[in-house]
Order: sequence, then structure tokens, then C-alpha cells
Amino acid sequence: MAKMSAQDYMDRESKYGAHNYHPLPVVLQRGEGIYVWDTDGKKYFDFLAAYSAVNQGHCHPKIVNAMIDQAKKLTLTSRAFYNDVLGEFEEFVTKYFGYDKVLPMNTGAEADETAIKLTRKWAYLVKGVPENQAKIICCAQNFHGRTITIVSMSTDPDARKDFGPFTPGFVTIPYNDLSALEKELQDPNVAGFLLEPIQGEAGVFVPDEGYLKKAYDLCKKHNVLFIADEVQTGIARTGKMLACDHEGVRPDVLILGKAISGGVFPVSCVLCDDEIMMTIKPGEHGSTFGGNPIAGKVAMAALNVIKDEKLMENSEKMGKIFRAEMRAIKTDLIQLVRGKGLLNAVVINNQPGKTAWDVCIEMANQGVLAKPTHGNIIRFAPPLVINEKQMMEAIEKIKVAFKKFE
Ligand code: IF1
Repeated sequence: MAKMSAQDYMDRESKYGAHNYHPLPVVLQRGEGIYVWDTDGKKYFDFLAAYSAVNQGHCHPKIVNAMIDQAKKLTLTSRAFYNDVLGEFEEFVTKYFGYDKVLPMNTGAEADETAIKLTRKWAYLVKGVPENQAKIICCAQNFHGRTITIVSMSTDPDARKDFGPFTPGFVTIPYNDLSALEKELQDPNVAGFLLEPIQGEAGVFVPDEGYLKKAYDLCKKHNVLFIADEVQTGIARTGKMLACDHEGVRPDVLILGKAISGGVFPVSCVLCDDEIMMTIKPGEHGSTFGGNPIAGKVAMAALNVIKDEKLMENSEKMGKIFRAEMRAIKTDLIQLVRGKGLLNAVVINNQPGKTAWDVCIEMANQGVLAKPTHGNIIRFAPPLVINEKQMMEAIEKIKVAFKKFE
């Protein structure tokens, strides 16, 4: 068979796959650390890192080997039986993050759903909210995944249109608005406040300093659970283990996904203390794959890499360099640079032929992959293993791409 061109690969996906994505025209075949290679052998800096799932770098040998070793022994038992890895993972991850218990799932959306179910159970069994009256406060411009219940919280028309009817029980307030939160907290049926400590999909929207702490304190005052979706911001992405750590906030319910496995395998989980976790009884929630032995081994290896390779410190340091260098670029095209650690965004002054999409295409030509969001925002989130020399090399390429639009 003749060698397939990049166009052949793209055409095949387009012909046989659902059109629920609009990817950049790059066909990737291999990854190692901060780099990926396309089917023509061209090398790129990966500045998306699979939406912050690949924080430890592509195909990290310690994580991949943990998967291979376990895959040869036992892959899945379901939760109908015990297995010899799950307890080890549960002890490891609860001690790592400092919670009584963990509930393992697979995707971020499932972990968010789990957190919602736990919050409602807690509302009825502990707080004493009347049956079916529990409310959860969520934020405008949130992103928590794609299930019907989760898009019921969304304010993005693309995420919602023609997917109704929606799940009731959510109250939406503006993000970064403490008085709106305080107002809604007056309702005694409010059970939880769910938020991203930095809004990812919204375009890396960083709230005012002190917002998380004050929001947490308000929740405590009203006996409401503070639920942090750290699926994207967690696991050292923003320069601390959790984005909530920047303000010394310990969420009552912590949602993790993506980089908890280094992007090697779908692993997610919810962490909380017994008062909340023990409200769910056998048979009331679960998943065929949740807590499988491969996931446990992979997640432990991935979390060890974060500490062993000091990726929190590196994320903090490289992020400062990235933002300073981007802010120093002299171009009308850049409106704003924002972010924390290695979760950053550049807001583009879109003009005809000079949009965030056009910039991303040109960056890909130069060998840097990033993806536009909301038309005029480019997210920059490389694997956290990037070193200073590599960062400066990538920034040079990004500068060359921006220069093309002068
Ligand atoms: C897609 C964005 C990133 C998340 C938070 C839960 C989930 C996500 C805070 C669900 C997922 C993804 C999914 C991905 C695009 C992506 C994304 F642009 F939409 F916002 F990362 F920036 N909570 N985020 O960010 O996790 O079920 O996907 O495992 O294509 O939908 P999941």
C-alpha cells in the first residue's frame, strides 16, 4: 500500500468519524517529552499537552512501564471483586492529597458527576435539605465536561443547543463575583459551590487574588461544600500541586482527572472526607472501569513523577519566563497575556487574515502546536518537563510566527 499523506489521514477521519471536532491540520504519530512528530516526521513543541493531561511529558517511561507491567498481569476485575492494586492506589492518593477517602472514576466528566452526586447525598443525609430541593451554585463560562447534567450548568450555547431538556438544580452566578455568591448562599437549600479555580475553557481566566479563599470562607459560613474542579488546573499545572494551594484553600470536594495519569490512561477521581464520602452506599454509584488496576499503577507512577522531577517548581519558573517574553513581543496582534504557572493564554486582536486560528497555523508551520479557543484566545500549556533552553527555543519560534503578521 502506498504511504498515506497527512491529507489521507485527515480525509479518513472526516469520512468515518463524527464531526464533533475541528482539529488543526496536523497528523501526529509519535511523542516524547515536550515533543510530538507528525506522519511526515516533522517535529513540534507541544504547547497544548492534550489540554493539560500530559503534564509529565509524552510517553514518560516510568508511567508507560507501570502500565505495561500491570497490563501483563491484570487489567480489569470490575468492582465486583477486590484487586491487589486498588487499595494501594487509594492509600497513596488520599495521603498524597490529604483526604480521608477517594472515589475513582475514569474521565473528568464522570468525576464531576460523582462530585455532584456526593454533594446532593450530603445535602439530604447530613445538611438536612428537603428531598429533591438541593441546589448547586456554578459559574458562568464554566467547563466541567460534556454529559447532559454537566452541560445543564453550561452557559456556552455550543455546548447546550438542542441537547435539552436539562438537569435542574443548578444556580449560575458570574465567576469572580463574591457578592453574587453571598447572595445565593442565603438559600438554605444550597448544598455546594462548584468552580474551576482558574477557568480553563473560558480562556484561562484567573480570578482576583483572594477570591478562592473568600469564596471558601463564605461557603463555610453557610454550611455549603466548596467543590473544586481541578481536572485541568491540578497536578502542578499552575505552579502548585493544586491551583487552590495558591490561596491555602483545601476544597471540601476535590475533582481530579487528566494529568493524574500523565495522559497515559483515562483516570479521574473525587477526594473528600468521610462525612461526605460515606453518604454513598454500596450499589449507589460506580463504573466498570473505575479503580481498575492499570489506572491505579499508572496514576501512582504519574504522581510520583510530579514530585520526583519537581514539576511544580519548574511550572512556576517556566511560566514566569513565558509570560514575560510574550509580553515583551512588540505587536498590535497581542491584546493580553495571562495565566499562572504553565497554564497561559494570549488574547489576540483578531483582524481579517490575522486571527488566533491563523496564528496557530503559522506557529504549527514554525514547529509549535497550540489551539485557539473562543475565536481569539490561544492557550499555551506545554508539558511541565520543559526546560529553560527549550522554552526559549519555542518562544523564538512563536515570535517568528507573530512577526509574519506584521
Ligand atoms: C474536549 C476545554 C480544556 C475540564 C475541567 C472537567 C473536564 C474538563 C475543568 C472534563 C475537560 C477538556 C475536554 C476537551 C477540551 C478540554 C478543555 F477546552 F474544553 F476547556 F482542557 F481546556 N473539568 N476539558 O477542563 O474532562 O471528561 O474530558 O475527561 O475536547 O471536550 P473529560
